[in-house]
Amino acid sequence: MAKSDWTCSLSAMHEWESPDYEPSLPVSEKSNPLTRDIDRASASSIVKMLQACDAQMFPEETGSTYHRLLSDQVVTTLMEVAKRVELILKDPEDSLVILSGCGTSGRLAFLITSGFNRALRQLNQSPVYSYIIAGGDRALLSSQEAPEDDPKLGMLSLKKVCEGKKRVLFIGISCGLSAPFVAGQLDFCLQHPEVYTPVLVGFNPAHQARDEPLPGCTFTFLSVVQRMQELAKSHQAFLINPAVGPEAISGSSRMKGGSATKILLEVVLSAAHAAAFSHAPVAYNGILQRLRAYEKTLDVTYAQSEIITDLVEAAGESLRCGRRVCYLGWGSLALLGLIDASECNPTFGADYEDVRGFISGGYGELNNKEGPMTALGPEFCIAHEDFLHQVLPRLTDKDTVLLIYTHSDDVSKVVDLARRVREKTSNLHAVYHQTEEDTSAALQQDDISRLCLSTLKIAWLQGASVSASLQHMQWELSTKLVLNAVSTGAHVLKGKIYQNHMIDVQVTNSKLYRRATRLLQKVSGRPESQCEEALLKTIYRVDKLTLDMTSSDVITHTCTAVTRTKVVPLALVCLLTGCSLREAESHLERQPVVREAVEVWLS
Ligand code: S6P
Repeated sequence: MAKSDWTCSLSAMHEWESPDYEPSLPVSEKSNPLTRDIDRASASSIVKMLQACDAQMFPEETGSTYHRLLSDQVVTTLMEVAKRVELILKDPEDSLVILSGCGTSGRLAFLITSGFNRALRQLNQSPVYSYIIAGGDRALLSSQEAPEDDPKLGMLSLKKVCEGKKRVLFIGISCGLSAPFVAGQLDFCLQHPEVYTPVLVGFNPAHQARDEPLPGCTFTFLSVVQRMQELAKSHQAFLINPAVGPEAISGSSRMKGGSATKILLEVVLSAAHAAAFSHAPVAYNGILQRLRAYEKTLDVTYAQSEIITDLVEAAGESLRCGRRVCYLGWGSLALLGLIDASECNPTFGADYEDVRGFISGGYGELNNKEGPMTALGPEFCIAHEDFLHQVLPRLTDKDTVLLIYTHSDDVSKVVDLARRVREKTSNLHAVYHQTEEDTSAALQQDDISRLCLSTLKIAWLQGASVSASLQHMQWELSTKLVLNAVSTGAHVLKGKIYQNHMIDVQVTNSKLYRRATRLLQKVSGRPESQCEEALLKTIYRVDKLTLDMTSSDVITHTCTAVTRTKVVPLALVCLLTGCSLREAESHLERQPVVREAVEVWLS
């Protein structure tokens, strides 16, 4: 990257690693020094900042106190876990590999298990992978934050999936080493070592795991991690927890946390598949080579920053004028669109119509456990036909539409859809992947490019060291990076971010409740108790709290907060001005751009 045109010095890249930098926060919750001013940045600077943040996943310089993706200890653990998967692949009877998580972590569990089960089916093998997502399949497409707080629910859903199994490799994903749902599952595995081998994937050092008491439990996430550390010495449990640096938007683990989850688990599973089915034993160098291929993905993707910037600008403009962004995708890339869109609600307080994903083939292609969910409401209508019926008739030039595909998809279908969209809006863009050698769809691609305002072509060299399946996973990661940049950048341009914090964050689980309180402290400079009080007043929509309210637990607060909007911005206005809740509401109505609103009151 041309670092000269943007002030990304080496020290800023590493500042977060200093023991004095926000010492009370785990890495996953720290604010990234690189993005301090992202709220005032142009689209082009936003993309550069995101690129620099992503580059922190693979630091050029080591010598840090943290384990990183390429650290010896991490690579060795990946090898060990891959060997466990290999054993199951070779003798799958009564065995399972389970990937489980909440929010984005659960969505990626779904994406990864779907891809590897597909690979098994192609080899005429029976599927061994299963996913669990807190809140069930509806959480694949919408924000379901509350089940994350329930360790018992985690444990019960694991038990249910594993009924009758004699050997289970359980991979719990919690980027912040914090989700009670996952802690409950890991605890259950530790209690039944004859069946379960637990693996934990996250992006904080073990001692930074969350130590908050869990309702009805004698353990915390931290105590579970400590028990796992003990067992890890004898390879009865595994911890994969490199640091990838703070997120570009503080705590937004859908970004680097999600990318690193995808990288690590795909490296493990693809190494295991190669060992089980292609006579390529799991080896240190093989793991390293795969990790390097993903590192390269970042470079290949961000080599297109100019066009990514165009997309961010277009999407930002649409959101700014109250219009929408649609991702129309094919295959697993479409799933990345669905995932990215679903995250905009909890992350930016967005409406489901603001950023929406659609997949060719709908639920048939998604192939989720619970089947079609269209009956749950319009936000669960995800097929291209749904787009054609519900959205297309209302599209204008102010809406941004992205076509997302690869040249291995049926490109003639992409041309057809592009033509139909083009009749309603000229604000149409293409994002596609192809190998350099593949010119089979060149003519159709010309048609698409003519219909589109911009075309983001990501061309890949078909290297001998990269298998076709690894290449497809690189395309997925690349798509994830582009879409994360588009949706994050667009919301930043809309004014949803203050410095690098999501100020309009939903307060719908205990992690978000704590984060909201901290944010109020940081911005207002008031003590914690005052901030929590202000937060509770906006949650319960009262100017005076009752004893009932103050004596309730955090779960009760967050259950009430589910029905509220603008909780944190309102609390902030009350704190800064001392005004009543009603006055704060009318302030915010007059100044809906949260960043500007906050600045007005701070000055
Ligand atoms: C984060 C996303 C959330 C998290 C979820 C699980 O950007 O909005 O849904 O994925 O809270 O977090 P964790 O730390 O357990 O993976």
